[in-house]
Amino acid sequence: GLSDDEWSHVLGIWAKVEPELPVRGQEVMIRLFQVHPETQERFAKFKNLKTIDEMKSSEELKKHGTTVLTALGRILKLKNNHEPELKPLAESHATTHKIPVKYLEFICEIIVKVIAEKHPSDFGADSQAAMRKALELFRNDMASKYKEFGFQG
Ligand code: HE5
Repeated sequence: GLSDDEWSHVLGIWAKVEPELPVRGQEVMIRLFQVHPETQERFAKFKNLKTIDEMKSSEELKKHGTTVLTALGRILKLKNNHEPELKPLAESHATTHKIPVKYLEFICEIIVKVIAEKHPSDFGADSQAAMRKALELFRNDMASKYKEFGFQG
């Protein structure tokens, strides 16, 4: 797990990101689709968006980015006690959406990069390391829940 100090780094930077979740969510989704185009194929609603301009114009994509980051923020705020919040997310991603753990890794890495670009002075090496650790915990727990739901991930 993370120490109290690590959690305070994680939640401190998250508090700065929170007021801008829609725009950061949009940036994360667009970057995910650009860097890992195979992830875009998983979205019936978004796979036909071809250019960055089309992606930027999609209110639905922005809304989904907000949904994703909101869900992640709720989990981070629960620190080590995220199981009740994580379980339904793991269930839908394992059984309905069938999202490999690798894709969770992709999006987590992009989230760290986007925050680092937008908040360089508030997201130093210690905060980045703490955030990476928190996201790793998230992914590991998603992966073990995936297995409980019979998805190898
Ligand atoms: O599962 C849900 O609620 C429990 C439905 C809404 C939702 C989806 C759907 C939420 C809250 C999340 N995702 C959250 C989330 C947090 C992690 C970091 N997701 Zn999610 N997703 C949904 C991720 C990571 C992640 C990576 C990838 C490639 N996710 C996806 C894909 C994905 C898909 C295909 C869907 C369902 C389609 C959809 O809602 O399209 C608008």
